[in-house]
Amino acid sequence: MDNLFSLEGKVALVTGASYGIGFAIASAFAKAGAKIAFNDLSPEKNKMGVEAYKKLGIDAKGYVCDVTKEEQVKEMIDDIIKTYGHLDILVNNAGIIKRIPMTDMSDSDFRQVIDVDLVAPFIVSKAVIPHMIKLGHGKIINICSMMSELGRETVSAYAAAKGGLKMLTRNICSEYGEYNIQCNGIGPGYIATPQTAPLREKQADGSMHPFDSFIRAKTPANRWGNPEDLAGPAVFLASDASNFVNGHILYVDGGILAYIGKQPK
Ligand code: NAP
Ligand code: GCO
Repeated sequence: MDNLFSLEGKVALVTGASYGIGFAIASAFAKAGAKIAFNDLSPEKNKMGVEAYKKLGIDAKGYVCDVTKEEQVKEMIDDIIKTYGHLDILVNNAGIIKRIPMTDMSDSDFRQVIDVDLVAPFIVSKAVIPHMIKLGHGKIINICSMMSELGRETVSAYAAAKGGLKMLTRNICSEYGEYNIQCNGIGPGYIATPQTAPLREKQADGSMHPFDSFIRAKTPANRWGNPEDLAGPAVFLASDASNFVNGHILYVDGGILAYIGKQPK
């Protein structure tokens, strides 16, 4: 059984992984035996990321690369392949959110979210798929969201992008499944990371942000997720254990999508 989930001999690129969900996924891959490359935007955070991996005994190669820029992505992928000889696993994790009511949102803000959360996974996947075809195998994991299924106030661009990413996932599966490439998504619930920090901020009177009790009430597990909650599902989707799982979105949400909500007392 152990071997089924092993990533020994594999090389993985996790985008946007100097902290947060990407960091937890990449660390889990390394524990399962993979070599790790990651990138983000800021050189400072990238350096901190390399140090954070080192503290866990992981020798991760960090790239400063904007995933919305095709040339930069191509250079990074070429360098990873040159360094390690192959690239077996891609996790499209880098993402942003802008919480702005739709009628107040500029088209440039809307486009920026679509660019990072939807166009970039297209760009990075497009850069690795020809290599994976040559290799004869490949795993692509797209980090989707509750907003791949649900809407909510202020997140129109994010929901449009993450809904689109769900369908890009199914399309990559449809188009390249015959080359032994599996493309699946993970849809995290509400996870405690810098992205959701504004929703968990303490109020001036010391109480929790009202969003905290809203999310707990919506989540049968009655808690926020931790980045580590994504580790097992990601290793599963990156390993041979999932070789006939394709085009699937695995929601890791403490039960949010299964739940109609608490009945009033
Ligand atoms: P986070 O804490 O905000 O981290 C996002 C990462 O993406 C950072 O490393 C950031 O790098 C990187 N990034 C952003 N734009 C980039 C670009 N253009 N090029 C390269 N890197 C870029 O986010 P998170 O909460 O860990 O979320 C990770 C993914 O999961 C995102 O796709 C998010 O939408 C999704 N997700 C999050 C939750 C949640 O509750 N937290 C739930 C569902 C889905 P810099 O630091 O250098 O900017
Ligand atoms: C929000 C949140 C979400 C989550 C996540 C849920 O403002 O509603 O930031 O969108 O981060 O993607 O799965």
